[in-house]
Amino acid sequence: DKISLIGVPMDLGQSRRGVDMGPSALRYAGAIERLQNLNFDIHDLGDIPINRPGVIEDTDSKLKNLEQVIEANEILAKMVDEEIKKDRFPLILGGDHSIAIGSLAGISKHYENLGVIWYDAHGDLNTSDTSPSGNIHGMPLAASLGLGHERLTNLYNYAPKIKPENIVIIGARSLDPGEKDLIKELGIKVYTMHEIDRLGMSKVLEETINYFKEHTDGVHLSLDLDGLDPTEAPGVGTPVLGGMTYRESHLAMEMLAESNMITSLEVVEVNPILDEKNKTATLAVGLMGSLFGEKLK
Ligand code: DIR
Ligand code: MN
Ligand code: MN
Ligand code: MN
Repeated sequence: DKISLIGVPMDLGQSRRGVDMGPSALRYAGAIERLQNLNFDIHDLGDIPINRPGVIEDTDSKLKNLEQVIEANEILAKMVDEEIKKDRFPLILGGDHSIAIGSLAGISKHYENLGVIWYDAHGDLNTSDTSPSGNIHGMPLAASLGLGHERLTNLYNYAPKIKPENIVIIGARSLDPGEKDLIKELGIKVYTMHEIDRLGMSKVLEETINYFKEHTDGVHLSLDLDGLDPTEAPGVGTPVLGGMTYRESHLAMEMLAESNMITSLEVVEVNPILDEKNKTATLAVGLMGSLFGEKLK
């Protein structure tokens, strides 16, 4: 199997510097070697250049660093699109979660019904109107649904990228009021920590996999490391207590590996500056190992 790795050192979608070092941290933790050991043919396409603004806006403007975020996402969308055309699996290493706008833009045009698993403490369903922060990393799922600022929704010149019924959010425990409204209004499937506690991760994944089997022709996994508990993944910009454990997360990845349904992956929000000895990137690389079938070989 063939994988194309694309690094996106983006930190302008949120306000804590350092997440731009995510791709380096993940490479240092052995991302490429881990997958090569599983006999994948990996092409590392390097990192996308991010245009640094002279002054990183610290205002409460509605969409912080909009131009730089759009510029990088346009490049990412095109690269991802090209790799899928070559029949290669896109593996995107962030960077903050604003890069999902570009990933999904490049991926979704290849599918009728792209499924999306959003593994995250957050819903990332804010728009410029509902966002409490103005940080674009809190908006990519809404933007991909066609909601919010036109420059984000129409990135790569089509909209929407995904349908509400093709989304499953796993691990949510910090949702803003506008996000909760949207989840209700659109009937988006969400497994909050409450449901994960009650059902167990095994059941959650079983339901998710069965659901996608009926509805989708490809599934993108968007893996935000803050979905895990901060005791296990401290190197993230917006940690939220009470997250998914190491074992729950490996089980989820292993079950997805068995299902053979994941067609693209992005790993985001790893911030080595906030980390303890690259623990979070190391954890992320382990999860990649499980997702790509370590247990099955
Ligand atoms: C918050 C935080 N909901 C926002 N979002 C985060 O700024 O919109 N997403 N951290 O990963
Ligand atoms: Mn090759
Ligand atoms: Mn996120
Ligand atoms: Mn998050």
